[in-house]
Amino acid sequence: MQAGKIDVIGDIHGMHRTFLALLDQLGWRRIAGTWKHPEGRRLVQVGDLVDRGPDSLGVVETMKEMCESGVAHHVIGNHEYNALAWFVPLVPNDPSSGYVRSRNPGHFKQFSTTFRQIEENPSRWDGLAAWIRRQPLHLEMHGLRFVHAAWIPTYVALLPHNLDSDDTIRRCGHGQSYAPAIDVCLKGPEERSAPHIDDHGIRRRVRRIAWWERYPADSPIVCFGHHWFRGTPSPAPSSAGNAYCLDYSCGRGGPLVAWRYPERYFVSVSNQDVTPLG
Ligand SMILES: [Mn+2]
Repeated sequence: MQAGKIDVIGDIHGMHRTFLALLDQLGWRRIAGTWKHPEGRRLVQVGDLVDRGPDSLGVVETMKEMCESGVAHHVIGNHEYNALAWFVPLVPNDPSSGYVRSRNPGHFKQFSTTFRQIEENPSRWDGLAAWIRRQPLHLEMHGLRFVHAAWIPTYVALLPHNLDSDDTIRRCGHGQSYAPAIDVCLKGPEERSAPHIDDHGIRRRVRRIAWWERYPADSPIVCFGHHWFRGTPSPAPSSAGNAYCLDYSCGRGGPLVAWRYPERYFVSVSNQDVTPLG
């Protein structure tokens, strides 16, 4: 049945040329501003459109256009959440109270490429942010599950429907009611560890957990991103091969990867925006 054909795409991180190259490779076509695939496929992108690469807003625009063509879905990643929360004051209408995403140097560094584009054209961002706010934080479609970092049912059930209001975003902030679900599903479950410097040069006292290794064998296929996989795309090492990570480190020069369902094969393009990883 044609309705069940899906292309799933991982973290894009501002790599707009790479995104367009992958869409072309997959056979997607844009005609008069409308996207479609000759086989009637649908597309799901599992979050992290922005930050790191040269054209975050361009990526969001293309994703929005695909969704508005009625053929695609975007599931919010931690970088989209962080971008929205950057502009939401802790106390309504009181910027002196600070912001839900605290504006410290580390957070700014992560957001800087996107922030520069927003500063150049704030109204361009306003339209895109309004659209991002209406997108889901998890999705189930044609018997597949989609989430940015981790599908752990008790936490998925606690996620807000979307980030449509400032109040909802405030409730996602540190210590607030939605925070545990946002932390687990959008950033991934973590456990305490000895202090160490992570792959991004950030000092941490916690370590990410490979939750897919414990993903139940009888659960639906789950597609996710966020975890900076490397090497040849293949199913995540779960017990039943029913977990697929689509993040192959595009955000630092890796390829952009898609997984096709029901055919079950990967398609990837090398990075066209920054120096590819060796
Ligand atoms: Mn992420």
